[in-house]
Amino acid sequence: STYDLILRNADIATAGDRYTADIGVRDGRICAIAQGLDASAAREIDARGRLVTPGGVDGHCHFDQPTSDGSRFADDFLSGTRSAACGGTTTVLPFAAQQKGRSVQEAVDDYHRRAEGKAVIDYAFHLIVADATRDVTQRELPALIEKGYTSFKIYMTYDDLKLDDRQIIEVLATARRHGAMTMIHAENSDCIAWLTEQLLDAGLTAPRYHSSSRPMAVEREATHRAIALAELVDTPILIVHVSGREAVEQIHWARGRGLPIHAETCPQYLFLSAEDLGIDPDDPMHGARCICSPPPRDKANQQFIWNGLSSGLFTIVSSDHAPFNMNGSDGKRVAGDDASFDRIPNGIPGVETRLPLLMSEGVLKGRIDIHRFVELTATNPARLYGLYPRKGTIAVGSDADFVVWDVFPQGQEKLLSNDMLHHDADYTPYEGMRLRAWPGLTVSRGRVVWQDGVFQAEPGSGQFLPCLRPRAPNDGNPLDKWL
Ligand code: DUC
Ligand code: ZN
Ligand code: ZN
Ligand code: ZN
Repeated sequence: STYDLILRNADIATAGDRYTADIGVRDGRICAIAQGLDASAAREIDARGRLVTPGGVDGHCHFDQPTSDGSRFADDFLSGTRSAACGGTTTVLPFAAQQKGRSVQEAVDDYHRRAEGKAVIDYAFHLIVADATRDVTQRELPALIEKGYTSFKIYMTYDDLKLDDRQIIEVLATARRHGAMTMIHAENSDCIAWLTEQLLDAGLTAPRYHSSSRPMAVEREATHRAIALAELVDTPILIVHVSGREAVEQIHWARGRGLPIHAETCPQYLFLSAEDLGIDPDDPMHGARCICSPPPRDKANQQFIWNGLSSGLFTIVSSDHAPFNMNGSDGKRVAGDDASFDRIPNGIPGVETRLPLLMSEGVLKGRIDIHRFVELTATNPARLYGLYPRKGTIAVGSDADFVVWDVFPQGQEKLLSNDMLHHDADYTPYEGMRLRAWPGLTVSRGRVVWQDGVFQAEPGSGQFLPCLRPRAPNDGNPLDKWL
């Protein structure tokens, strides 16, 4: 037969189009898109009447990342990518994190070992630059960009990761010169340290004070500073995990000045609030399940994030999947059952629920349209990180990565529970939410990896993706802008 797989009568939605057609797949790629494709295939699947979107690209997730506090991420590259696939994601971009005093290359080698033989969908790496020495910015990063590591993440907070402003500038200058993308975690580290000390001195140690230690002003100031540094160096950046109104306003302001500032948000800022960190009388640690940074805000802030999704302010929606178990001694309880908020690992699981929640609460409730959904969750992350058009769309020549959706009628929603999920985390912060949609079928590079509730893929069948440069290198003088 001419094709390995034909998906018939698909109601295809991409960032720009909507039409019904058959998709012919050979050797992991889309070879034909036609109405009434006159060919046979080893396997045919009828998708009549069902919505089909590009496989999700999760531009921000953490798998198997070493920690410094004795805790352990609940997901490695097998359980993490399995969970992604069952939730309709076919490409992930986790991090290879440099340690201070070590080279970036060591981190790259280490993470390849962690992913190989395990990942079940395709993956690329962002480089966390934690030690921006001259050797790193002048030699290592340019060489790594050549090899397909074309995005960096840098932190303005966390003692073992943070860079000072001068170091941030050096990384941005390297990104500019070589055409890479820089993601910035924008929170003011000194403000957090001072507030944390004040809270602990006052005996305010419960999980909910995590959000008091990182108020919106802390994120607003750092967002503004990141924008100013990017403007100074004259290069695009992406502000990651934007949590609420005041950071949104900074980005809106920057865009109005014509600055190329991209922004990411995550489901936790749409569906969780600071109240979720509140005290459960039976379990003081309960709130730890929703501790992440920046912290979830309130309902009014959630609405600002929704507005930013529909208006075009946000470029991408990622999960920031960073799973720690609630039970056991190597997760959220690593510092004990009554640990103060500052000793609880930061992060929540979400790689599997990202697309279904945004489809249910966004598209099916009319807050964003289907094209914007595809753009935010697949096309834009692929573009931003140099994977488009191989990833992020349904087109002839692209990888055969797509999702066929099950949509449940109103009144027949499914209740989300952790038993349905395929990560190794022992909870989901979204337990009990009503789902209007879930992927019925996920195809990754032509392989059916998830169908009607059954996951099937060989560990290690995912491939490493070297990324192209997101844009042209610019070796002009950034000073030109200021003279
Ligand atoms: N915040 C981060 O910056 N990274 C991982 C998880 C989190 O909450
Ligand atoms: Zn971050
Ligand atoms: Zn994060
Ligand atoms: Zn993160």
